[in-house]
Formats: sequence, C-alpha cells, structure tokens
Amino acid sequence: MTKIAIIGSEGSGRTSLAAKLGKKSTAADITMYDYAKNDVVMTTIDANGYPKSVKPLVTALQLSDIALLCIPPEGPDAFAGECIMALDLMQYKHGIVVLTKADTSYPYAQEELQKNLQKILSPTTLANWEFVNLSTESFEGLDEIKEKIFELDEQVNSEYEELNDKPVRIIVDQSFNVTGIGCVVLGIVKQGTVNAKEKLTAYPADKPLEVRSIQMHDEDVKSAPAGARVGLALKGVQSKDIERGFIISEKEEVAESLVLECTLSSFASPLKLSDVPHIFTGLQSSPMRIEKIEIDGKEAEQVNASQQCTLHLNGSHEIAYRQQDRFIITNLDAKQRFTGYGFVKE
Ligand SMILES: Nc1nc2c(ncn2[C@@H]2O[C@H](COP(=O)(O)OP(=O)(O)OP(=O)(O)O)[C@@H](O)[C@H]2O)c(=O)[nH]1
Ligand SMILES: [Mg+2]
Repeated sequence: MTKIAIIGSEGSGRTSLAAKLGKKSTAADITMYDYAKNDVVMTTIDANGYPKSVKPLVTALQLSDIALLCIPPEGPDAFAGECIMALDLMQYKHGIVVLTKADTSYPYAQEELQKNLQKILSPTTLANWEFVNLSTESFEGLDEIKEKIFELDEQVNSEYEELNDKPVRIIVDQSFNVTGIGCVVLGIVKQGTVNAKEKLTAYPADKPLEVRSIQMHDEDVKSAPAGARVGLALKGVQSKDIERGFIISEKEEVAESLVLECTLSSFASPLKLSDVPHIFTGLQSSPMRIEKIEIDGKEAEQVNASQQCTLHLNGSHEIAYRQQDRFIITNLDAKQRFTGYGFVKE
C-alpha cells in the first residue's frame, strides 16, 4: 500500500492536493485521506498542524514513504526551508516537488522557480526528486503526480521486501477501545512480518500482549508484511496502556536519558548547556535538557551549526528505541526549528 505525506508551508496548496488523492477520514493535527480501488490502496496524510507545530510534520513523514513537497508560485519561504531541512535530517528517500497553483503563474516563471529550487536542493537528500507543475483548479499535473507516485512506490515496495525477514517492529499511531473486541491499535509495520497469535511487547511501557487478529484496509489477514498499515486487535492490554508512538516488537531499549552523537545542520541555531531541545524518534518526542556537551572529547558550553558533538540529554519520560535508530533534534525557540540528528553513542 502507498503511504504519502503532503508537506510545505502555510497556504501552499497542501489540503487542496490531499483532497484530490483520497477521501478524508481521521483528522487531528494530521488529516488522513484514503483511496482504495482495484489494486491501488493509498493513504495520504496532510500535515495540517504544521507550521504551527513541528510534530505533525515529523509524524506525517514517519508514517509515509513518499513526500509531496508543495511550493507555491511565490517560491520557498522559511517554512519550506524547514521542511527541506526536516527531510534532509531524516534522510527521507522518496518524494516529488510539487509546484502548486500553476494556473496562477506562467510557464517561464515556473521554470525559473524549478531552477532556483534545484540549486537549493542539490546538497540535500532531495537532489534527485522530480518536479511537477500542479493546478487543483485545472487538474494540470494531477495524473503526472499519480504516475510518479506509482513509480516511486515500486522502489518503496522492493525496499520493504528486503525488510520482511527482520524481527517485526510496529509503530503505533492510534489506540482505542472497540466494544466486544477490546484494544485495537492502528500503525505501520516498519520491518518484519506480523502474524496473528504472535506474542509481542508494547514499549516503552513494557506490556506483554498477544496479537488477536490483524486487518489491512478493513479485511482480516493472517499476517502483514513490512510497509503495511495495519489494525491490530490485542489481547492482554487495554487501549489506555498504549499511546501514539509506542513500538510493538520483541525487544526495544527504553530510557529517559540519552547520550547522542550529533551533527548539527548547516542552518542550525547554536545549542547551549541547559537548553531543552525536543528530541524525536519514530512518533515519540521528549523535551530533554542538555547536561553536557562534548566536542572532540572536550567539554563545551555550546555547539554551532555544522558541528559534531556528543550531547548528554536528560528527559523526564521513557522512550523506546534501538541502537541504529536516528534521532531528530528540534529547537522550538529557534527560527529554523530542525537543528540536527544523532545516534545513540555505543
Ligand atoms: N488558483 C488556484 N488556487 C489554489 C490551488 N490550490 C490551492 N489553491 C488556493 O490556495 C489557498 C490555499 O490552499 P490550501 O489547499 O488550503 O493550502 P494549505 O497548504 O492546505 O493551506 P493551510 O492549511 O491553510 O496552511 C486556497 O484558497 C485554495 O483555494 C490551485 O491549484 N490553483
Ligand atoms: Mg491545509
């Protein structure tokens, strides 16, 4: 199944595009649009709570495999820059740059905009993303976007096939109670294959559970592969025990405090001792206080853009992770809020 995130700055045409790709279902700080016909099953996520908050942007990207970055004819603003930074820090692989509201611009101006953007994107993970001119008024570009989505989806699927034999890991994005069934969670199989009757654990709360049954787009299945969006009925836990961001797997590390080997982005504001950046991993986030900064093995008062450092971070609630997981560092007080990335120090 195809999972798409629509991102970009305020008023860039995100919701208009999402509405063309599916039927609106659940809405909160992200809005999902579903589409299912013949063999095509597609979920499109509008990160509508962004730019007010960075969390919906991270959430939409974590729940999807293909990003549509919307840029209006006025060109990229600071928030578009922030979206590009977020994609780059997350090493987000697949996407399309959508030049929106093309009916309000001119072909020459759109070409110029594309050239300027290509320059900005060339040092980032978006360097090879394709461009599409779109108008949701005249429908120009809509079929082209869909075609490109399906091309990218083939790459995504072959990448997931390689993850099928790994230990199963499911990221939960919703948890609720269904009368007569009990706890039901919705989430994404990030790797491995989940099987009915399998015994797993929900982290960070460390709650053992059994997968009673599995649904994929409202149909019962015996197992679901990597990349699937699933609904799981769970035995042994209550919906209040499980929150958005929980990981269901055989084993995760759990900690409140972390030591991260970090790299700051080239546009980051400095991080100082006692600052409290918000640290994201998967769908979890936690404000964490900087207790110590080390640069080249020496203690430092602050770390600047483009520098590498070791951050000793102290948080107040547990997060679940694995050694190889990428952490994203955000500074909600900075103008450009995506500050850097890091990995747990060995
Ligand atoms: N002419 C024209 N107008 C468009 C197009 N797409 C969006 N708009 C208009 O641009 C405005 C913003 O579009 P939205 O789709 O709401 O953009 P958004 O990014 O979701 O905006 P916010 O969620 O408010 O930040 C609306 O008034 C739309 O009607 C288009 O292709 N052509
Ligand atoms: Mg919107």
